[in-house]
Amino acid sequence: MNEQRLNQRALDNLPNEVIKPAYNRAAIATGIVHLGIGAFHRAHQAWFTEQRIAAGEHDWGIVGASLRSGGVRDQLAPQDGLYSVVEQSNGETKVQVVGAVRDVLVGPEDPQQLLAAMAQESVRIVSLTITEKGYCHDPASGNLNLQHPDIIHDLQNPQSPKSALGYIVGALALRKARGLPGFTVLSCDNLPSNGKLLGRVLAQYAEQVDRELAQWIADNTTTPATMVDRIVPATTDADRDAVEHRLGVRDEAAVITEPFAQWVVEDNFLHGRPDWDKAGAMFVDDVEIYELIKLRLLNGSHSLLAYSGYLAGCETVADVMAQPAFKKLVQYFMQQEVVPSIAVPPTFDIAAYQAQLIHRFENRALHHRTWQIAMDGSQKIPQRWLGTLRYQLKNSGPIEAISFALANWLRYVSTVDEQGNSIEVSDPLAQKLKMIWDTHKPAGNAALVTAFLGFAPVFGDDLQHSERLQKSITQWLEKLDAAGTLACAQQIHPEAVTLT
Ligand code: NAI
Ligand code: CS2
Repeated sequence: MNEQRLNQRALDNLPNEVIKPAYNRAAIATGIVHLGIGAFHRAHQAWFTEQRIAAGEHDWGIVGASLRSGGVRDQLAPQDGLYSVVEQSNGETKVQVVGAVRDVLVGPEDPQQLLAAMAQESVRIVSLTITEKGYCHDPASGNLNLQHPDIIHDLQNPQSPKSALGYIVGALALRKARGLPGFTVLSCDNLPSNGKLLGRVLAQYAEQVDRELAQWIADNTTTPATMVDRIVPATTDADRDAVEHRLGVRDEAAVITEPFAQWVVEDNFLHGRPDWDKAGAMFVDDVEIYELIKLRLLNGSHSLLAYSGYLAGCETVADVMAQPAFKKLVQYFMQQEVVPSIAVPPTFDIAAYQAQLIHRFENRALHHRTWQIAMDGSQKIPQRWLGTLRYQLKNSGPIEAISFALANWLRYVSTVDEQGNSIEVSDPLAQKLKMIWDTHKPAGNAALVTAFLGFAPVFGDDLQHSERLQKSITQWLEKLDAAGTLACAQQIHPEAVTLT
């Protein structure tokens, strides 16, 4: 391994084809604090912001923060905050070193320091990619979960919060006390109506702290909705080695992604924003339809491919797509079950969108693990599958692929795969889901499905009453037990039109 790291000094010696910050990084002010500086933020919002800083918008430097571990700080600090975004599609690679991140703070190490950073006068936007579970909400209802351990902790310890909500409300309280304006809070997570959801949980949390503060926050913040899209798998050591080979220096914080990037943002910012549209984002009045299309088609398909593919022994999404049965299944799912559930605007070419998704999923240059996407299913499935499902049940439409998906998820959270190997299920509700399996599986698949659909945090209280759904999932479980997921996938309608 090369001892020399990517850093400010190393920039001059990078290969010519690498794009790098050509502006004076020392002259950049902090306009954004970003909570959850994971792989996605670095390849998406920070990358968009980089284009605007390079164009002269020097007020929008980013201070990143982690609310969990110091891992990303440890990667970025020795690199002066620099990292590379590596776009890979079959056969082509483009590398850009991003300079937008000025510093990385680690909440658990020094909560006061992070609160102070968020309360700086120059900060006008606090953005978030904290994963779905970071909102501490009940996924079925979208309301704040007041029993969440982090929320209980933060209400008792407002000076040393753990949750993003605790930090945001704490920083806003400081700003109010100092006579500073509030800030725009920008969710960039894959949640339905993410702006509204964030606004709701923020208000519900602030109400618990102090009524007057809650009113001030309502008057002095906005929470615009966003649709964010770029596939960014977790970086592996093999990726870092390949990047080192290309750069000639080691970049521990590199992110690997696809060339595609989309960002649709509700234009509702309180105190200004970068002109991200000049870097390819779209500012619109209503994000919801873009969000619905993306969550149900892209993410819904991703989760279907992740659970069934994982159970069939496929490591990555591209491996799943290489199985003709799964490729047809996902095409069928999109065309027959998902698309009818969305009121697609006439100007939106939904067939081209689906074809593009198939192409993106087939990108073999990305090693997007099925296990990664399978994480946190309890937090993802309501917005990815259940809107489609409710629509089809109401309209007596097809539910075969979506019940197949649910049967695979149920199988997955049992923690044992088809070969009898254990599955490391990463989900905040993993134990509860496993308990449902262990308690009801001995009584048979029908009893198991009844108990499963009665799990309100995911399914609400309506789906358990659908006999049609119960029967369909039960039948799939019987078939999965007998034949395995790949053979079952082959039974789902081969007549889906080939889209590529
Ligand atoms: P990552 O694992 O690299 O980073 C996740 C970040 O969230 C870390 O900073 C972690 O500390 C933080 N986090 C985890 N649990 C938290 C909690 N309970 N409270 C506060 N912070 C918490 O993941 P990545 O790839 O950055 O994705 C993060 C989110 O971004 C996703 O969950 C999704 O909502 C969104 N996203 C990701 C895309 C991708 O392809 N990776 C694309 C589109 C959206
Ligand atoms: C994926 C998404 O991890 C997951 O659950 O479905 O993060 C996906 O990569 C992005 O939404 C693409 O924009």
